[in-house]
Amino acid sequence: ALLRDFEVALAASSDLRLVYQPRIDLASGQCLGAEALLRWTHPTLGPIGPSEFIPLIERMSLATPTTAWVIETAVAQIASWREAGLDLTVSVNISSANLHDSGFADSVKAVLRRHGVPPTVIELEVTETAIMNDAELALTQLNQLAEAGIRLAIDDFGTGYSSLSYLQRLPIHVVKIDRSFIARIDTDPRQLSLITMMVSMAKHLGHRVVAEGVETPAVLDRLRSTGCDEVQGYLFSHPLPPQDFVAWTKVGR
Ligand code: G
Ligand code: G
Ligand code: MN
Ligand code: NA
Repeated sequence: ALLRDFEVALAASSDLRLVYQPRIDLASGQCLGAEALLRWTHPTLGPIGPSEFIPLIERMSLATPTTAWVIETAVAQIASWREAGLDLTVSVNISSANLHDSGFADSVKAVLRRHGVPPTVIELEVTETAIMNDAELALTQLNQLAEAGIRLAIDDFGTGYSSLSYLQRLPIHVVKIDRSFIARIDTDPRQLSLITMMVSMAKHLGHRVVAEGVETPAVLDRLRSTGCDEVQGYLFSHPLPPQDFVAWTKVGR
């Protein structure tokens, strides 16, 4: 029933929205963009979190229309921000099934063309697990996306069952270190050395590194010594509706 309700919401493009969590350049403190996150308000049950409905969607092959809605909405938002003079990069989360869809890269390119925005303003976040699901199929899509100039990020890095050997084979630009590694770096020195090594390895391969789930000033302070490029987390802001996000970027910090 929940799935049927989601299909209705998707078809009508109602009760769905994206919220935007700021991503901050660690060195300059500037907000360069945001991660877009999907929110669904069920007509009778109220807000339902993506950790509840995304797995459902993925099991029931709704990943294609869902990701299409997310990318269309995010790119339209980027285009309208650009018209208002705001140059912001937005990352969106995609599903494993998208990488098994032979038309996926072309469909993303078509959305960018239709809205007249350069490919570099959008970044696609994909987990290690989603890639390893069928690495050869996934690589075909990832290569096409990267060749078109679309940025790719490995999300939840460190939680998957692979890591090193394929990290250099993937056409990715960004590594997002999972928040489970970040939380204790201020109290656990081993955790700090682990992160320092992960950052150094990713930077060595030429990737930009983002630390997710930064919740305290102490954690932020420790991250400065690791060489990490960008930070994201509740310390800066929760995910915000578009207008609030823009207001947030304009407040001098
Ligand atoms: O936004 P929140 O922290 O509740 O997200 C929970 C999980 O749902 C995270 O793993 C996040 O990546 C995922 N998620 C959020 N929005 C989207 C989306 O638009 N598409 C996909 N595939 N996953 C999403
Ligand atoms: O898997 P992914 O990294 O896409 O998950 C993003 C999820 O993490 C979103 O649901 C977002 O609400 C949540 N999130 C963002 N910042 C923080 C944070 O500082 N702490 C915690 N616990 N969750 C966060
Ligand atoms: Mn993400
Ligand atoms: Na993550």
